[in-house]
Amino acid sequence: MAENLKLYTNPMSRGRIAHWMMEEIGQPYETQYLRYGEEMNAPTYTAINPMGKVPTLVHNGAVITECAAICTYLADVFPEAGLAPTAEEKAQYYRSLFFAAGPVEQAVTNRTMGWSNDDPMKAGMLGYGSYERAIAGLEALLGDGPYICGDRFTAADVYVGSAIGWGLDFGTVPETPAFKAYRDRLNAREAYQRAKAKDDAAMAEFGPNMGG
Ligand SMILES: N[C@@H](CCC(=O)N[C@@H](CS)C(=O)NCC(=O)O)C(=O)O
Repeated sequence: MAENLKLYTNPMSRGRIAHWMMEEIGQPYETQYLRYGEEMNAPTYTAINPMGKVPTLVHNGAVITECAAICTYLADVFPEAGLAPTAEEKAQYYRSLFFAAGPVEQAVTNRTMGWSNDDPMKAGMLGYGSYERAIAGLEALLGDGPYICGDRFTAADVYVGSAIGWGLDFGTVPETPAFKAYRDRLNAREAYQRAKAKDDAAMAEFGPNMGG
């Protein structure tokens, strides 16, 4: 069956994570760029993603949202790309993906918003404990590398690597040697470069209207 893959995204968004993953799996796909505001909230789009957010992937009629889910889904349904974990890699793979998509994302965004908890008694209620602990946990996941699962690049690297790359770009994660070396290793990948070139071209074409 011919695959029908359509990615709804915006070049100034987390959609870059999904776009990179699309390039990694090497299947033909269609990209639809949506502007923030009216286009993301149009009924035709909220019928697909009620959040009115990007990215959204539609694969043969099935809707997949959430960047981490899109990365793992694509690795699973296109095993020939070799980006799904082996049985031995699964613990580290899932642990890293869920940790980055949950605790790390919350720790980083809360801090960016200026929301902090100063009560040590309440730190245990936060899934990420504290920003410092979450970042230390993230760095520990990189281990000896070169990738999350050791010697092999997997879909977990697309997601975790994007979190680290974006964090370094926006100054929301510290510039540790381990984070920088990992980011540089991933950014050298051809699939990353292709996705980046497409998104950068879309930004140049659509200009500030692509922004919020
Ligand atoms: N948890 C979602 C977050 C998606 C998200 O927040 N996307 C932002 C852009 S980075 C968005 O579409 N914002 C538009 C809006 O909320 O109006 C994911 O990981 O995919």
